[in-house]
Amino acid sequence: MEGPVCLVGNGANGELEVNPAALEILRGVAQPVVVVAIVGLYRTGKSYLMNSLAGKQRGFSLGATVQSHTKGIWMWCLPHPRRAGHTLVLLDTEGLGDVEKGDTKNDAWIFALAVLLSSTLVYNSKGTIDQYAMEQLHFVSELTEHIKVKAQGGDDTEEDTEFVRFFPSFVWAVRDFTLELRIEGQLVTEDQYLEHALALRKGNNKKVMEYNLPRQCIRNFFPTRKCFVFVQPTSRQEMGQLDLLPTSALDPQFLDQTRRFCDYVFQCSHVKTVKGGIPVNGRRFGSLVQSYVGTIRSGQVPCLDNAVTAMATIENEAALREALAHYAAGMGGLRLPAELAELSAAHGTHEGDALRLFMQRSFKDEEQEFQKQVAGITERYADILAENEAVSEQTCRALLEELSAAMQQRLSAGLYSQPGGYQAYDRDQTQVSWCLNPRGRVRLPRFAEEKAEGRRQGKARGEPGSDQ
Ligand SMILES: Nc1nc2c(ncn2[C@@H]2O[C@H](COP(=O)(O)OP(=O)(O)OP(=O)(O)O)[C@@H](O)[C@H]2O)c(=O)[nH]1
Ligand SMILES: [Mg+2]
Repeated sequence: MEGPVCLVGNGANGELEVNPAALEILRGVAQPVVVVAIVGLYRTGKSYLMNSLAGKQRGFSLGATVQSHTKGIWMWCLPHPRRAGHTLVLLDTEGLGDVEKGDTKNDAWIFALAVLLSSTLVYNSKGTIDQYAMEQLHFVSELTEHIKVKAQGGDDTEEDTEFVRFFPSFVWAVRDFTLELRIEGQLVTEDQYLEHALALRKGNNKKVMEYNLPRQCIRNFFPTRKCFVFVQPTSRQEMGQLDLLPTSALDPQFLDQTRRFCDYVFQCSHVKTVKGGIPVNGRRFGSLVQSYVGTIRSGQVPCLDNAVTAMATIENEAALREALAHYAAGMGGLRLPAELAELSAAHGTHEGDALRLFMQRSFKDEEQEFQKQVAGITERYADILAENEAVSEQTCRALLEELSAAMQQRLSAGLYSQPGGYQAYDRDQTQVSWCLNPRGRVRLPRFAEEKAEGRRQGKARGEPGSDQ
């Protein structure tokens, strides 16, 4: 893919809508996808960091002003730099907390979609992991209001652990980090820094509970956590044109931190899977997006169960269409009339291939509802046999008429009554049987019967040659 495209945008009335062009791109991606999404406050360098993951200086568009830039969710599909046969899907999202927008509902859905769609979620913030950065993550504590796991009966009983199994791994990227990684005099790693920031306070008064809530939610929802800190990439004056600067103009420490971040993301991000451990490829990813956005638009809460069922239905229908089309194309290549043995062998081969194709693509066809429909091939074969019979009969009749007319002419000319006439008749009659196009011989027994009948009638009328 040349560059990023909008995957989910805001329509004229502010509703989320999926871009059909992005779906078209995803339909062409048969490889399993590793999906990395970035979320965080607006104007914090998210798009810039995603371009680093793409290995490109430019791609996701950056804004140099204080106004929020990225709108909706943008997608960039690239060959995975470390895993052959896999596609890396980068999702850049609209910055959260834009005061001009004043619509936190949209923010909450963007955040929920990023969680639902990604296998690795990067949370981007600036400065330090302080109470403010933590509070901005209130979307995490509200996730249970925006995502359901089970289709029915799960509303009140759903535990955090239910969510966790389907959630992405979590990476906190702290930008413009100026502090020393030291806690109580001890040098610490970035991960220890994050864990320290997520430590819970003892007590259960309101203040402690408010302090603990976002931390508790992050700990529960994202058991796999990682932290990377980044220094400011360059001087403040040059920051506005960061995407135009050569690498040599960037702080080597920033470059090193970015390289380590990219290495981790490439190495540790898994193929996106959905409930049941089903791996997602580009096509399936497209139906997931459609299904989640459709649910949000209808005013409901996206449900993991329903999304998988919807995705399976779309995939199984497509698998069935593909299998039947493969069979039809294979059998359509035969010239009718054909020998029964030829038809039967072709049917066996194409039916086997069609079933294999279906099995490769279908999934979660629990009642084998779709697989049973592949058996519709048997009916199609019966139609082909009937068609073959009809074409065969037509061919034989036309041929018979033609040869009979020739014999009739000879008969009228008395050619069969003169000396040697019987031999001539015998030869012509053998020709009737054997000069048939070999493909026309399907109905030969009937043809021979008709010939015999014709001869009997001829004999009754005392015609020459009809005594045979
Ligand atoms: N201080 C600082 N600025 C950065 C950094 N990375 C990028 N920028 C600059 O910050 C501005 C915004 O960068 P973007 O990548 O567009 O930020 P964003 O988070 O995608 O912004 P929205 O799409 O509006 O949410 C641009 O001028 C970038 O050049 C960084 O690490 N530190
Ligand atoms: Mg952006």
